This record gives sequence, C-alpha cells and structure tokens, in this order.
Amino acid sequence: MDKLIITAALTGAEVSREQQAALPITPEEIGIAAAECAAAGASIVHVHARWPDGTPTQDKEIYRQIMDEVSQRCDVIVQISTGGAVGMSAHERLAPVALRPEMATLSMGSVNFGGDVFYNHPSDIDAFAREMQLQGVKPELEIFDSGMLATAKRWLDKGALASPAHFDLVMGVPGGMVGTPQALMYMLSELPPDATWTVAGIGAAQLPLTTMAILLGGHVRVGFEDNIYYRKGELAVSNAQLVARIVRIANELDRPVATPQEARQILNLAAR
Ligand code: KMH
Ligand code: ZN
Repeated sequence: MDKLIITAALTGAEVSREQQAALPITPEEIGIAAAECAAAGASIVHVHARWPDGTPTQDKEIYRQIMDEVSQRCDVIVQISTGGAVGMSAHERLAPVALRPEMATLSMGSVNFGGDVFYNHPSDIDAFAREMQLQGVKPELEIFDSGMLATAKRWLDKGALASPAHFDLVMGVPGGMVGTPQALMYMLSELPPDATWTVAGIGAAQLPLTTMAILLGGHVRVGFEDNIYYRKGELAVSNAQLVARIVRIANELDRPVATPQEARQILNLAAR
C-alpha cells in the first residue's frame, strides 16, 4: 500500500465567512492555511480563488498570488480548481492552468449541484484535458457520480487522458453520488486497475469515507470546501485541525503519511 496522500481543500467556491469564520479567502490567508496544513501532514492543497469580498473567481493573477504565497511558506503540491463556481464559463475556469501548477482538477461530467447545475460539456472535458497535457499539469479527475467514472474510462481508452489516472471520488453532493460506504465500494470496483484515488466526502460523510480510504489503500481529502464541522454541531477551528485528525487516524491504523515529495512519486508528477 502506498503512503497516504492527504489533500486539504482549503476554501472552495461555495462556503462563506458567515458559515465558517476561519475560511481562508485572500491569497495570504490561503498561503497561511496551506502552510498550517502542510505542517500537519497534508501533501496537496486544493485551492479556489476569491475576490477580496469573498466572491469566487478564476482570475489568473489571483491564482498566481496564491501560488506565490503558498510556495514562500512551504513545500506542498498546489492543485488549482478548474471547477471554479457553478455558472462560470469553461474558458474562464481554464485560465489559471496557464500558470502550470503541479496539478489541477478536471470534472468528468455534469451534475445537479444543490439548487444549480455544474455543467461540463464533453467538448469542455476535451479542451481541459488537452490544455493540461500541453502545460504538463497532472489532472485529478473529479467524479461526482458513477456515469462520470465511465466517461473517464472512455477518455482514457481513446487516449484523451493519460494513464495511470488519479481520481477524486466526490461523494455526498446533493444531486450527485451518495456518500455511503456501499457507494464507495461500488465506485472502487469500477476504477481502472492502475488508477490512484482519493475520496472527498461532503459534510458528515467526510470522516467515515476518509477513514475507509485509509484502510482500503486510497488517499483522502479533508477541509472546509467539503466540510466545515469537526463533529455534529461543532464547527472546526481550522483546515489544519481536520488534517491533524486524519493524520491521527492514519497513525492509529498504521498507514504512514506521504510527504509532498513522496506524493509526487506516487502520482507520477512531472519534475519542475
Ligand atoms: N465548486 C464546484 C462547482 C473543482 O474544484 O474542480 C466545483 C468544484 C470542483 O469545486
Ligand atoms: Zn474544488
């Protein structure tokens, strides 16, 4: 079993300061949160950009500032979002890939997303895959429902995505795949045999699904983008608190945690 890669999804596009007072919003706040999470054991930070008023943006300059603020403080893999927020155009979502981060997300289909639709036309998936290949950026394939996994396999079969692929099973979005142990086991049965995978459980699904992933040889994503609570009725105090908990669980279960350098090897990231 590979060492455990922990991703901290620091900000997201949907959570507000009103819901979670410790949400990092500015590039500096995101840099500080990334360093805290890296010190706690995260090897990847998944980042979304916001304007100073908290509105989501895919502005390349804000992402550049985020990448600078993170790299000044710590060694951690920066994975930028190309999902952005619901309603953004594919063109604007793709813009920060030109900064050549080590990783970026690539959503493999459309899904009802709460009261909205997160739209990913097949031609957009093609364009995102092409641009990431061109820029040497490793995609993390975002899977919100089982049909998207079938789509990813078709894209791998036709050579539009490179193998071995890395998947993020995002489970528990209202409108997407449910966040149950049974659903996770089904998804794992459908993964390509050479794939690496991580699980992002939404809300109360975060703790049980990440614990399962530790046992099953997968990797984990925690953080405010997916879950703002430490336990029912108790807000987490920081992203790093959620990372520290998953490190403690991994230690108890005898699964060593990967450093960023080890994570780069596990995920076959391009040398920079
Ligand atoms: N904000 C969601 C609509 C990603 O980062 O790639 C999409 C999302 C996925 O967060
Ligand atoms: Zn995201």
